[in-house]
Amino acid sequence: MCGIFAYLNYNVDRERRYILQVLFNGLRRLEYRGYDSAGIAIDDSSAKCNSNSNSTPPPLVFRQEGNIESLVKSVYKEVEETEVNLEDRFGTHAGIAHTRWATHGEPAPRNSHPQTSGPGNEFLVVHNGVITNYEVLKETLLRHGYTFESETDTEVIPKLAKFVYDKANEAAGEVVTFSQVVLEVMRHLEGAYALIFKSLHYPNELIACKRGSPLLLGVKELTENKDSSSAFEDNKFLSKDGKPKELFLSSDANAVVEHTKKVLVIEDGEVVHLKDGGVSILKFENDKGEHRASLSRAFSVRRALSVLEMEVEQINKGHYEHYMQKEIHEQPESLTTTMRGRLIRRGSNISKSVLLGGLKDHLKTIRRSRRIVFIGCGTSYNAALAARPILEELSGVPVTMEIASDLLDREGPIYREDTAIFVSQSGETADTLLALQYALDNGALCVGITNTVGSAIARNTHCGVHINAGAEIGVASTKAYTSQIVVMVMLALAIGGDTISYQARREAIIDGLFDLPNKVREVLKLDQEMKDLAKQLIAEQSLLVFGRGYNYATALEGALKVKEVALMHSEGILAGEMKHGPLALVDENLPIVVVATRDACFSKQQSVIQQLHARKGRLIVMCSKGDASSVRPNENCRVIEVPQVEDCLQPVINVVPLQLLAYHLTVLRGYNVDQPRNLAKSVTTQ
Ligand code: G6Q
Ligand code: GLU
Repeated sequence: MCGIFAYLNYNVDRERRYILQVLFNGLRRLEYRGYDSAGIAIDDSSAKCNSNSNSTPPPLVFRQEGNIESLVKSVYKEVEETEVNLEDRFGTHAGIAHTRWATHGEPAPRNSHPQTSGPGNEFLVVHNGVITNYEVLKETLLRHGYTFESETDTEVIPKLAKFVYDKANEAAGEVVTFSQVVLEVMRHLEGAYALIFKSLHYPNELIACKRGSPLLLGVKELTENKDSSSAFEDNKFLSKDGKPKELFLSSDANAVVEHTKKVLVIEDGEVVHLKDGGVSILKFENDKGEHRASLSRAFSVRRALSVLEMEVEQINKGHYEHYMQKEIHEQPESLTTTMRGRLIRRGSNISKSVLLGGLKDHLKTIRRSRRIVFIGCGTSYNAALAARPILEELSGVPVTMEIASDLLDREGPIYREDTAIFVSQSGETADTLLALQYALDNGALCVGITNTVGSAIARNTHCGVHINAGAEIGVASTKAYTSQIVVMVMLALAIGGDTISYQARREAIIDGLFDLPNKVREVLKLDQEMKDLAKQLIAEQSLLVFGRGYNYATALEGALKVKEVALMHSEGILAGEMKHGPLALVDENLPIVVVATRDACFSKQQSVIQQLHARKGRLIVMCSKGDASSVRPNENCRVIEVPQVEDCLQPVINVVPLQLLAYHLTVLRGYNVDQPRNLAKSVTTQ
């Protein structure tokens, strides 16, 4: 949810037009995260050569409700109507940008970010997250004569910065640094946030800090610097050497990778100061809820830069029309990457095994746990549900399922003897993160399964596995879902690794995993068939999907895809529950997908089909190749035949036609497939 982006060019001449383009492109890269308004702040012309804050003109702020393109249009229009010149050149310049996903106050220009300290834009802030104590802060600031123009929680931040700055100047008369101001502001903030500050008093400087929400720094040195080390030295990894550089701050790597692969994932409690071509980091000693830490307890830290493993191509659509379409079709490759180096098979008769590097030291503890608890939200929860039966079977440990928000609402029991597995594509989902904190507090072993290296879940769990599915831009999760299932099947294999009685079963699954990308390639050939089916369903109001066993998850996930992108009511139902309520809905009009591929539940699903048929149900049956005649109750019943694989891998195959159906339905119905209404990719607020 929401995106933050900043671009600082140091000692390299850039036209205002270029700076705007970099900022707008940064926002476009973050668009997929979900937003409802956008804004930017850049310098007015005379700021470029004048570091005397008294005569520096205030930064220019542009804010718009709606999409980025409407912001772009309004900026160029305003620029045209004023003295602002697009050809003006800046040797050093700090610009900030934001996409907002409203939590406090409707989407409107006044509520968009950057939020300001008041007339003169002395302090400007872009914010991702929620400030939970903003009402108290606002009351205090109101008492000190501040007036507020927005309904956001964010507005207290720049106003507090001005308050701190003015107070410090009045009292000591000494020059207070930008980081000191921000550290003091941060001390008063509660909640989750990532922030970037820009100030009239500190031209060409930026400060980034965070607690909870993600933020990273990208570094591009424009001259080869042989001496530059990849680690911070004396609190500076980029010394103030005067050499030209470009620095980027962003909510995620997608907006940075086209500029540089050298990044620093900013950690909670850190205050990152970009000044004079150098970067320094201060950190609160205790960043876990100790909001009243004193200034003296902030200390300098030394951190290493890391190298992004993603490629620019990953974040482009290539020859596809939409990201969701691309991501569905690249599943054979994403699954291959997920499994790379993790499946071991030497010779046809030699034993096969799974190696998950991030877990190997913890497998014994997991095997001895009293219970394994899967925790996640949405698609990630569904993926865990798909893997639950095989984990129970191979590990012999009871496996329970928790939707993160529900676990927190109930404060459900989590024990020291539990292994809690957190599943999250983004690794930043607020509910899942809070559930992680809850499980850590209760002493459980916490395992993370995420697609985002360096994400909060990856960092804060004891151990884990990256799914390596590559960047997923479409809000509707597709390739991450199938890769998550595969990772959890591998996890089940690793946990059950020393049980002789299951050896044949395990080896069959490993063979199945090796062949899975080919089978996914095969099922993707149903694309046209799913488009035809979508044409038939285009005007429907509702769709039901019945599944059970391994494919209960397929029913939930298929229905979730249809509802979130095609905006059609759609429900995934456990077939065993059919007679306990849903059967009342069945008539000759309501389309019903029944997943009835070959596994231990096959005969039960055949009887479900018969019972639905007896009530004149309008059926679409998904079955294993060759089974069409045995499952189809009459000629009018539509059949989707899919390749058969090992039962625990079947959900990976079965979800693909439903992903394709959701995709085509959406496009045919004319909706935005990559950014569905009201949804955000990273749900960073509760
Ligand atoms: C589904 C969505 C959504 C997502 C959850 C959890 O298509 O992408 O359901 O799975 O919001 O997100 P994370 O997997 O990032 O925790
Ligand atoms: N809470 C802030 C607001 O409503 C920031 C929301 C966001 O993360 O975009 O303005």
